[in-house]
Amino acid sequence: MTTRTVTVNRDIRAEELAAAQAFRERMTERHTLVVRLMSSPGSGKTRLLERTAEQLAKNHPIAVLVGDVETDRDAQRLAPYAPTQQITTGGACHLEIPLVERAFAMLEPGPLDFLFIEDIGNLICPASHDLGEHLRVLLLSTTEGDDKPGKYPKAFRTSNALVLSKIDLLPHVPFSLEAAERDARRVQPALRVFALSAHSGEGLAEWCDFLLQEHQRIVAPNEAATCNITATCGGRL
Ligand SMILES: Nc1nc2c(ncn2[C@@H]2O[C@H](COP(=O)(O)OP(=O)(O)O)[C@@H](O)[C@H]2O)c(=O)[nH]1
Ligand SMILES: [Mg+2]
Repeated sequence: MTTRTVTVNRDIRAEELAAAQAFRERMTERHTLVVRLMSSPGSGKTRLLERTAEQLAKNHPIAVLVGDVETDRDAQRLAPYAPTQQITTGGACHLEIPLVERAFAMLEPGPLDFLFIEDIGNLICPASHDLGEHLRVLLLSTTEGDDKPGKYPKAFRTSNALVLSKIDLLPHVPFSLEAAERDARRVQPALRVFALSAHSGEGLAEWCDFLLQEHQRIVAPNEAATCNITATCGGRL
């Protein structure tokens, strides 16, 4: 068998990171905070976006890009709340920045305070890809077990905030909020942690306040002229 060595003189990874940083800077200039949600399938990303949009969209223009392997079911769910563009990967386990750029262009939104990106349900591959977000938020639901942070450390290490979701189910499942938070902080001590239920509404106000504060801190007109990747993303990839 003959072998052939192909030399690729392009650093694809560097190109991806540069494109993501350029997208982030563009959004910062537009004063749009990009918030990305990552989690396992079924943790409650879409439900949380529905409830968040109900709260925020009254006073703050928002839009959503939502990734799935197949179907536009999540876009259909979110469309009543905000302009939404479905990204369907046809099998790929994560989104990449060119898909986000294309979907954003298709949406052609006017001025936005928030752009939410719901990533493909998966705790592994998405963690390695920068989508140009300012905030990376990981959801862990009470039905998944409180031992997951240590098992999927990269997803937790690269996130800015952790949402412990479905706390209305705590009386019925063996899940300790304290144990989950402790395990998550072992891999990322700086995580902001929220516990909420998108069903009962408990904890939603704190979550929305956090988003508004982060909007003010990161992209508010008077403060953020540039986006600093080390401040918002910590060179975490
Ligand atoms: N009990 C309960 N169920 C929830 C909550 N949030 C979402 N769900 C349910 O969990 C399932 C998956 O939610 P979904 O938003 O589609 O999760 P995604 O796959 O992460 O987008 C749906 O049946 C939701 O109604 C919650 O706070 N409490
Ligand atoms: Mg979803």
